[in-house]
Amino acid sequence: MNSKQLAHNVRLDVLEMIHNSHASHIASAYSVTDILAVLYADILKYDTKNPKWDERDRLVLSKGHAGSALYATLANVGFYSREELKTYDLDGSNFSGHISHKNVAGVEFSTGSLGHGVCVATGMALAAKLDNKPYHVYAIVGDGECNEGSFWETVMFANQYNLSNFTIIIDRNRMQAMGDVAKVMDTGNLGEKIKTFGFNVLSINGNSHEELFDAFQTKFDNDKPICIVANTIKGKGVSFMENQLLWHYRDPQGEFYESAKKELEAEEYEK
Ligand SMILES: Cc1ncc(C[n+]2csc(CCOP(=O)(O)OP(=O)(O)O)c2C)c(N)n1
Repeated sequence: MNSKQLAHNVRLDVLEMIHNSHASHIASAYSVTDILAVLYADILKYDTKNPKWDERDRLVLSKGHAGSALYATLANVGFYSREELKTYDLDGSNFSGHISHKNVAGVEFSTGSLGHGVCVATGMALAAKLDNKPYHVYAIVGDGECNEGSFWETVMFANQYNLSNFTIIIDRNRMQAMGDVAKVMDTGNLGEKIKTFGFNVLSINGNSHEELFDAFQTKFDNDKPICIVANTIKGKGVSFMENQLLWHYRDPQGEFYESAKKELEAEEYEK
């Protein structure tokens, strides 16, 4: 399945999951869907039959509140059946609202408390270097999450230990839970700041599969870690959710569910 078809399927699955469970964070999931789709369709090395394959690339979704998008991506690439997604965020399910690796194949680490997943991912990258393993580690953070002090500690750490096998992707939709990032705690020019810590930094349209693909393929002739500032749209794919803070928490019911479904189903994409 190509990345565009994957993103299309994931957005529809996420709608059903969040509608069914009355969960939150649909706009956060839609913001990161294209990033996940390109990674799982074209970039990451993994084996769905052997999820713990030692040489697999690792992805940590540090913005764990968008876990519905990762669960749906993993189902669509074959780690488990899409049928299982129906239990998402319901009592007794393994598919908790914030991402959990317990009993879920393909999830590397449980997250939800912002600012922590990215630190664990840095440790994974250091472990690969120490063990001479060829895998690459990716961590996806939100731009609101970059308010966390631990985020900046990990940026220092990755540079100090020359973790060229480590990529931070910032899902920069410029919004967080309660308002615009610029108003709550302005991160300013994130890319420039991270560059001063020693990273190789790219800034791209994070909803463009072509730009994402090119960014992930870029080779650097130094031993520094990489940061991709992926400029995204919160709620991407459903017109009335795009850039609307309300949809950080609101769940799609009634006419909202019906019209989101109609719009997503009508999306034209390359097969
Ligand atoms: C340590 C911590 N503080 C607060 C929260 C509550 N919270 C959940 S999502 C969110 C906003 C995150 O914004 P951002 O990182 O920009 O992600 P987005 O949803 O916009 O993609 C907050 C504050 C949390 N999960 N963890």
